[in-house]
Amino acid sequence: MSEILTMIKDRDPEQREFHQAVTEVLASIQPVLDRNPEYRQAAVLERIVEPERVLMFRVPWMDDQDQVQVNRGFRVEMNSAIGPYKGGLRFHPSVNLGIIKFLAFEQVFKNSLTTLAMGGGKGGSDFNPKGKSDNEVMRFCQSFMAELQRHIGPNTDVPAGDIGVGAREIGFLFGMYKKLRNEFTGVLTGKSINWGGSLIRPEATGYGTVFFAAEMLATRAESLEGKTCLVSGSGNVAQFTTEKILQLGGKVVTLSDSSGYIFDEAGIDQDKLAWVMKHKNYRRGRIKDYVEKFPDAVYTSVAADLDYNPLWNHKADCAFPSATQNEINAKDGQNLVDNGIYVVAEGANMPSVPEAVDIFLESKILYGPGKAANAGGVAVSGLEMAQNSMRLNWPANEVEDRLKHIMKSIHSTCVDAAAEYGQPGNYVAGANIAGFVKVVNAMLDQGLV
Ligand code: NDP
Ligand code: 2IT
Repeated sequence: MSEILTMIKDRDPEQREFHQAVTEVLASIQPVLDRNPEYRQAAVLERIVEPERVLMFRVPWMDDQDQVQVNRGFRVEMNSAIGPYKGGLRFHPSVNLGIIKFLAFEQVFKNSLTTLAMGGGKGGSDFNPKGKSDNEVMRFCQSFMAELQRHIGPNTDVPAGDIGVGAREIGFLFGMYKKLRNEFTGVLTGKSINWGGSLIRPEATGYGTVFFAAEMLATRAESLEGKTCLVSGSGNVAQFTTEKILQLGGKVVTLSDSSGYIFDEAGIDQDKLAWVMKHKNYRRGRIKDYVEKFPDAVYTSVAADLDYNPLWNHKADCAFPSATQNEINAKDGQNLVDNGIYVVAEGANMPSVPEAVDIFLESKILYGPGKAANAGGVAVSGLEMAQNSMRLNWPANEVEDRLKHIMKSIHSTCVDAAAEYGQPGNYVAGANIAGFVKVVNAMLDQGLV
């Protein structure tokens, strides 16, 4: 096992997030390898940590001042053992190959857990959509797709949104794909509803994360009713996490962005949330503006070099990290547990550093790791692909029922796998083991490819 880690670190020493994601999965699957010596013989670990294909390309575009800008585009096609590559695109200045590889690696196991036929991939760019005009975003998306289009397709690789890529970007990307390939097909998910999108896809990641938290609580005969919740982020996942918590009778007291967070002791109700959605999604504003509109709330700016995030230092019952990777450090993890939080459901991908995960596991709180808890987004993307293939649209209640059913099934799969391998209640072990076994068995069935 340690040889694999040494190998990936020697090969790509700068890819820290990828090393982190691989380390966590490998730590969980030792008992599986012990029971299945054929996995080692077939070198499945060496194969699963190496992407099937990595694409990296130049994205030149013209800004509004007629200056040429050049960004870097990525698509990591990680594993296609159980279906076409599937996973989002992230546009954020921090994007590099290591981050895309960690996200693609996580996606393989997440997609495996959804019960749907989807392999794993991820892509994106170091392009920063913040502060750009709609025309600049369109020109960037068109240039990005001018290259990506030759590598993807509805049965090959189906991208979607992630940080910085929402309905606007998916629209521009789809338009360019259609023009270049002369085909109207389900090559992207997260499309708008009137041209091939699925109802509930925008809501799916947040709703699914809350359904997963509700399933975890149900193992202790509890529900979200009356629970106080901390939510980070204020984008797609945070917004619909908040909406579903409210619908299930809980109270949300925080939201954030990369500059700081708001604390609203009275709770962010549906009206306040509607304002947040409009402010973030259309005015593309900042969360600090919330306190001008709702003066009883408090805004705290969070310096990037502060050694903890005060958002995680409030008394509450549940936490829903929904911003980005490694947003909960060891001190934050300890603060959460010390403040009485006993449910952590990760809407973001890998938001907790390994030391924080250890604290959650040792404290025996209900901890749902991202690859299980946030799988509802990609699951409804899978349902969007199914609807596109059939050329029909399911009503919202049907999609939401299917999402609920899938989250329930992911939860029970994690519980069963953890118990089978002697770690009852450990959702990290359960998710990694169940996700891994399905993919690896498919790889073995298909021979050395
Ligand atoms: P959005 O772009 O809609 O929102 C991202 C939010 O996170 C913003 O509030 C943003 O603040 C904040 N954020 C982003 N980067 C950082 C950073 N480096 N430090 C602090 N805050 C940051 O993205 P999503 O809501 O779609 O994604 C959020 C998380 O959920 C990501 O980890 C993503 O991978 C994961 N996820 C998303 C899915 C989806 O369907 N969209 C599915 C599964 C997981 P700011 O505006 O200041 O940058
Ligand atoms: O991390 C994720 O699962 C996503 N960003 C969603 C991927 C998808 O294909 O819907």
